[in-house]
Amino acid sequence: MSTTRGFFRRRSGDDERLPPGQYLERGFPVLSAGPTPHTPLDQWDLSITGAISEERTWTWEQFLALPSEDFTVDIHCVTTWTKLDTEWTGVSIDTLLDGVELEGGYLTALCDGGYTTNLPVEDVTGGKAWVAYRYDGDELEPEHGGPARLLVPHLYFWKSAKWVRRLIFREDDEQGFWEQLGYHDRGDPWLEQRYQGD
Ligand SMILES: Nc1nc2c(c(=O)[nH]1)N[C@H]1C(S)=C(S)[C@@H](COP(=O)(O)O)O[C@H]1N2
Ligand SMILES: [Mo]
Repeated sequence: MSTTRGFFRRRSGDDERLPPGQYLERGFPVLSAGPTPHTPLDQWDLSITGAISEERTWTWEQFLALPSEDFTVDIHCVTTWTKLDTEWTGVSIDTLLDGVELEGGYLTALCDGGYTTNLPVEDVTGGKAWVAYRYDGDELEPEHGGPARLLVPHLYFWKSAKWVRRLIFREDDEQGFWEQLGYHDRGDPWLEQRYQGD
């Protein structure tokens, strides 16, 4: 079998992992709608609030003591880059919701700095989403959402809210920052749900 130099740049199968309209990115671009917040860890906490049977808050220490998972996922930004096999450590949303009854089908992720994004509950439960605090073997850098960010890799990356502090559960879907500006309420990259109406 003959091969070319270019053949080695991609492993076979990578193309099938690219959603429509996406290209393969090797770097890790930073996309932030505002300045990077630097909340001291002793002032940081994470809460689940709203339409749930019991609101909960974790300090940084309590959050780190929760059972965590290492996971490797592909991420897809709506600006058309896709990065394969990114390695993270985080706490599954299922773990945060363990023993809590949900009273609504949607949530808003609220971040330091005020960024918000909306999601259906089904997209963050069942092992599909985490609050991640380590990336590629290191603490998550502030530019990429440290100390902790939401990671919902099966949806466009704007749903993966950096510097997340609160998950607000709701009965009705309420649009977040990019969604109010015309981006899709769900954002499935395989269905190319970039804008409202896609
Ligand atoms: N708090 C917050 N989270 C955010 C954003 C933001 O501006 N603020 N940008 C979103 C967008 S559009 C993308 S593509 C990813 C970028 O994450 P990165 O900078 O780690 O690549 O974060 C998402 N989460
Ligand atoms: Mo994005």
